[in-house]
Amino acid sequence: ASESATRATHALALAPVTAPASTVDGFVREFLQNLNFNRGVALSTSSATDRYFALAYTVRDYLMARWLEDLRRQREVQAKGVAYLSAEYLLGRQLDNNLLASGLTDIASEALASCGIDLDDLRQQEVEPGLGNGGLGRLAACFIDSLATLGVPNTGYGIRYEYGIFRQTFEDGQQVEQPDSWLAYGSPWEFPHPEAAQTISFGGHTETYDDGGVQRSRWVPGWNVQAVPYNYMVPGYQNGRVNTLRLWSAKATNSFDLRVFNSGDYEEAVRAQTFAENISKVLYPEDSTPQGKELRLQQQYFFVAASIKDFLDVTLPKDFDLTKLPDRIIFQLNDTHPVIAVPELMRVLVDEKKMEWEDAWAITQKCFAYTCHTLLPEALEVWSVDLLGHLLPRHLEIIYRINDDFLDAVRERFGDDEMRIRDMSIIGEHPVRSVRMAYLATVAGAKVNGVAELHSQLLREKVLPDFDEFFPGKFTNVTNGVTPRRFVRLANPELSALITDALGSGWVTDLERLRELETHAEDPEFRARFAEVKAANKRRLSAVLRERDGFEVSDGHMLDVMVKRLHEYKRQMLKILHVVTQYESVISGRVVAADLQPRTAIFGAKAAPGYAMAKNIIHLINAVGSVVNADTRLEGRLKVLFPPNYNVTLAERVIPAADLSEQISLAGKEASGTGNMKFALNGALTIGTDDGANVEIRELVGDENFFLFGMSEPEVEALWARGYKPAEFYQADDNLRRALDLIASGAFSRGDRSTFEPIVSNLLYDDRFMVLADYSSYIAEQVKVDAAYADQDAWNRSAILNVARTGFFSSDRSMRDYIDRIWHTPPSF
Ligand code: CR1
Repeated sequence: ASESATRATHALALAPVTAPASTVDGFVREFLQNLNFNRGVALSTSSATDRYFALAYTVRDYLMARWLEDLRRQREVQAKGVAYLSAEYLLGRQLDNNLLASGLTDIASEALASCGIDLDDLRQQEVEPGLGNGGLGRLAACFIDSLATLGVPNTGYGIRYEYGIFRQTFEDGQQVEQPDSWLAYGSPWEFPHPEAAQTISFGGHTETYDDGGVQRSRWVPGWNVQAVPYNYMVPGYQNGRVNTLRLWSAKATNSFDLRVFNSGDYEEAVRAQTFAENISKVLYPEDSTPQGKELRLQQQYFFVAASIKDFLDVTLPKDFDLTKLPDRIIFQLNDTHPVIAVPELMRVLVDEKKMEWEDAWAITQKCFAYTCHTLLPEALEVWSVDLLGHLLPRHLEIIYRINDDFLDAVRERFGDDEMRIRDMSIIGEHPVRSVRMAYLATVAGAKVNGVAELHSQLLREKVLPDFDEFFPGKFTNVTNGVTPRRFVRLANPELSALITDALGSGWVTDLERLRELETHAEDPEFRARFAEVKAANKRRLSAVLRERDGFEVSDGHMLDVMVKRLHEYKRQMLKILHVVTQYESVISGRVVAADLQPRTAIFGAKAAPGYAMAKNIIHLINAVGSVVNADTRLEGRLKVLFPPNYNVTLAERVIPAADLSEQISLAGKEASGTGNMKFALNGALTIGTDDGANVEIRELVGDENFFLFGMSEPEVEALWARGYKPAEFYQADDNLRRALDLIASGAFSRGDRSTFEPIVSNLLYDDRFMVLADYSSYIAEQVKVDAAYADQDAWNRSAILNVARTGFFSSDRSMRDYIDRIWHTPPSF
């Protein structure tokens, strides 16, 4: 046996995996082989799905040699790497990205054409893996793209949800959620490894025992599931590097009970299986607010426990000295969802590897760093002690011990200031005893970062001030970024060609080079070409919306776009109030339609299924849209389009076509935003508040190229302190009064005054996000937008300057910042 093993190793060394020839003929051959031998069909009888799969397999084959080589090198070199722990990865379609990364787009296109196939038709076959809700999940996808492009060894760890973010449809203008069965036909991009499954335990109890004279604790779990890894390639941009995204899928330990099955109780026989496999069944359709569900905690523990095991038992060499762990890995906690990894690593080190508590804690504190993505207090996850203790009893003990030690240290520093101790305790007492995950992450993490300058500042000053004082130097900022590969190069091929024409192709991996466009902004011919690109992108969007939703985008309209999750703090309400205000001004005869700057407001937004007010607002937007779009008094100069099911694929079409980017959250609420960056990079001008990364965008592009409105964060605070009475703003502004009255009158609900009453009364008497307070300033700024848009040449100049000055927002830069300030990983190996 050992002889044949030696022969096999030999064979491997002799025949390393090689990529197929990078020629059109080579590609055709490989494609047809995949079609015949992997799909089992002939070209003549193949379906579009078959062809898409065969194409995907072919692209994969080209990347495979690089991937295996990178995995080999990583095992050999054992350099410090990054494990990104994230409950969400909002990947978007893979085919185009992987074609681009491997430099195969032209070859593939030609090869397919020679088989009578249009590459674009096959692109449309792919169902995007929507394994995330919004910005947080998309950020994770941008980050792993950048790490691969920078050549930094990285494994992304997460969950392979069987159902991703729900598919949104509208019925009578109201959101209806459909399951997203993205795996219905399977995914050609994943590599399952059931043989490498990890066993993950839950429940049970803890006990102490005598370990050769030492009293130790251990966990006696009650039940377990298998975590099966599915590997995905994460190719760098044309650099021959391929990292790995490893997503875990839950599988029952014993598929079903044959004895019970044979006795005829079929349901009972599969009950345990259903129960276990529910863990990776669906993504929680939440954004910014946690749902205190046991299943969610199960998901969180499931994927981080599997990932830690994977790293310690599989990635590390057998004899690895665990005291050196911080030299080998940093686990980046993407928000609080993976924070249960902290007590899990402690449990493994102390209970399983028999380390002293203090040694284990010293290691743990160097192996984690935490990114906070929110400021909304209700979005800071907490788990009740009851639930946590029931699901993970040993982890709760460990958390208590961490907290005791921490509070002792706090007492030593600040004295017996019981108020402060209570405020800083990882265990909160009200309304029920629970574990504050953000505090646990802050205590354990080597670094804690916010995601934009303003957010990081508010995090330190308002959310965790005691912690900032206690841990000097722990807090830092890393402003978010977006990958220029997907969001400029792929999403906006025409702009990319124009930029490459002016600057050469280096900008795709060195986005600051866009600066060189500044001089081109002064060239009338360049501006004309830029305008032509925008017009072409609008035509392309128009074709997509016609095909997808039967919408018509009118020529000559300013495209005014607000796409993001539906949340009151983001204030889609303010945007729709602007539309209603314009509409009302025409139908009441105060403004003649001919004087309106033609505009189409485009919305894209999903609401969490349980978030009633968000769903009401979706309903209102659709209702306003139906009335406004049909009213001939507007002479077609004001339109509202709300394509359902906004996702990454649609974002890639909408953003390049936009003229105006709506970033209008209440100051102090949007941690960063990343859509704002994508729009600016694609040459849209922003109307925005002084919030999140808007602040940095405006600083970079200049006041004259940005439409700022609304209260600043300190002004918001001051208004709260004075006592905010929204009805006073309603009384004081005629336009606002008319707009709200029109909604209340039933004008958008066939005369039914009750339909939108909850929205109107919420605004008048509560208005947590100060829509009414910022309304006047928003409307006034929109008037300036109209005036500016009337001068197309000047507008284009501003738009070009937006592109030129926002290279900072590449996620490559974000990754370099993480490396310099947090990870201290070598940039390459
Ligand atoms: C924030 O709301 C930010 C992304 C990525 C979101 C958004 O402003 O751009 O994170 N937060 O950092 C979030 O989803 C759970 O919290």
